[in-house]
This record gives sequence, structure tokens and C-alpha cells, in this order.
Amino acid sequence: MEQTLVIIKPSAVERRLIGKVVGRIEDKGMIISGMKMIQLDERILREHYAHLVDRPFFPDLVKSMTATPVIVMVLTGIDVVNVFRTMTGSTNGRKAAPGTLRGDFCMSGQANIVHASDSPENAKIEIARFFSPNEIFNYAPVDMSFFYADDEL
Ligand code: IDP
Ligand code: MG
Repeated sequence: MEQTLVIIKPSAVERRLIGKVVGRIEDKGMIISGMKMIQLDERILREHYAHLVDRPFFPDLVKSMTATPVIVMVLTGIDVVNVFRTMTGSTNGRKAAPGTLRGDFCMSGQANIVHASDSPENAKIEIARFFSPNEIFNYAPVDMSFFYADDEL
């Protein structure tokens, strides 16, 4: 099965939304294979957001992403990169569809609650950025056969 990286951003931690985000992930049937609280810093954000370092808002992005610790998670599931990306919604919370995390919980293009890997290739890189192999657990919850049909597993 595929894996993706999630960051529950300071905008969600400050607003005590960790439980709601984790609850939606569990309700959907994605497996939480890794989860911890860490403090981000500018060095790791320059790597993680390398495509944005030259943008004028980058200093503000660093400030917002370091405002509190964050929760990083590894999720496992079939097509989980796309599934969680869809569940996250458009970057700007004001444009994100209702029902998505950003659509339901934020009004901002920057303080937008969660990060979601955007491709399987980037997910692998991002997971290795935040997790060592012994922090990712390979287990199958007993209810998997109720979340997937036999021929999908
Ligand atoms: P994504 O998070 O939807 O993949 P990216 O374009 O990869 O969007 O941007 C990463 C993060 O940088 C966004 O989630 C948001 O927090 C911030 N960001 C992106 N574009 C802007 C902007 O135009 N102004 C302020 N912050 C931005
Ligand atoms: Mg992105």
C-alpha cells in the first residue's frame, strides 16, 4: 500500500483542531503508521518548501509554521496520496470545497491547517525527511476487510 506525509500545522494546533483532523483520518479508514509532535525550524522548512523559498511570503510562512510544534503523521492506504490530498482541499481555505479539511476549518491561504504530500514520489522524500524507519509501524488493523473489498486488498 501507498504512504503519505501529513503535517497538522500550527494553525490547527493553536486552534485545538488536532483531534478533529485525526478523527477524520481515522473515520476515512486510512491507517496511521507514524505520528509524533516536533518543532519545525527554518532549516527544515527551506528543504520542505524549497519551491517557495524565493517567494515574498516565505518569511511569513516560516513564522507561521514555527509558531507552535506540529504533528507529523505517516498514513497508509490504497492511493492514499491522492485520497488525502483530495480530503485536504485547495491551498486557499476560502476556495477549498466544503467537506475538505481546509474548506471546513480555515479562511486562509497560508494558515491552512494541514500539509499533504502531492505525489507518491514526494511523499517518499517527505516521509524520509521527518521520520526514521523505526518510527513507522507496519501493522494491519483487524477491520481492514470492512474498509476495502477482498479484491482490493
Ligand atoms: P499546498 O500546501 O496546497 O501543497 P503549496 O503551493 O505547496 O500548497 O504551498 C505550500 C504552503 O505555502 C501552503 O499550504 C501555504 O501554507 C503556503 N502558501 C502557498 N502559497 C501562498 C501564498 O500565496 N501566500 C501565503 N502562503 C502561501
Ligand atoms: Mg505543496
